[in-house]
Amino acid sequence: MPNKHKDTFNLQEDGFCFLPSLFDQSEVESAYQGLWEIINGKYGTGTPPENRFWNLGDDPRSIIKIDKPHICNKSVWSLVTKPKLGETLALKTNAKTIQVWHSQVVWKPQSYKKSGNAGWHRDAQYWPFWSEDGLYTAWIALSNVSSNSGPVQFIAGSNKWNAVNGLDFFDKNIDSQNKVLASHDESGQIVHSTLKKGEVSIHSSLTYHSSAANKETSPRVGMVVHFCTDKAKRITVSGENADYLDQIKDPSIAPYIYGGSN
Ligand SMILES: O=C(O)CCC(=O)C(=O)O
Ligand SMILES: [Fe+2]
Repeated sequence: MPNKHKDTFNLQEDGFCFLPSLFDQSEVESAYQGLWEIINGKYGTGTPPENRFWNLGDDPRSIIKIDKPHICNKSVWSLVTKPKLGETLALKTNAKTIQVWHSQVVWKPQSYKKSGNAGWHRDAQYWPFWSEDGLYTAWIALSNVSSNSGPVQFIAGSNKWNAVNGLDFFDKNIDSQNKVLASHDESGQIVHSTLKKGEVSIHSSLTYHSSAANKETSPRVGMVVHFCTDKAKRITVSGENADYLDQIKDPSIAPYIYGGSN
């Protein structure tokens, strides 16, 4: 099959799609600044993030992942709760409600060797407490993202694959993961999510994706918005994650951005 053009990817069929810019440049700039403050430990709202995988003093060339930055800063909150984002996500997912239940900043400075790699994974593998239906991720570009800057890369059609064991976001060895993928009995076109500032991609929680080195000098910045629709169902789990989703009842953590109310 010939490779498809970027604009023709379909969320249901391919597992991802691309949206035009939904944000003004001023909204993008303010959120970028807000994330930089969060990275530097300044939380404008007074609320710290849920989790930091990078701390001040750590290698500045590493990929910086911080969970739930939207609760720490007003501009980041405004970005992810913009009504136009909610409407567009509802349209693309055929949903009655859109709720932001989790988020991350993935800020990737110019990489050194494997420092910027995020391994192949599907988001659902980290979410045992959610059904597979109705779970998606919107990735908002807060910098221009070229093929050279370590964009997210998706495997077209992998949302319909059986699970591939041995893949993980935190495993920086993408070459060895590529061997695992090569021995899997399903395959698909790898598509770079190149985006201009303010543009957005959406992927299903089952779509395999990764990102490699940023070979440019400026950071590649993504605000990652994990959202659920009315089709999502909570699954009862035991152990450390048993109560994790209780927070979706709190509108100051998990706001509806289209329809619904907490
Ligand atoms: O930004 C990246 O490089 C990884 C993002 C990711 O895993 C996601 O959006 O689900
Ligand atoms: Fe992901």
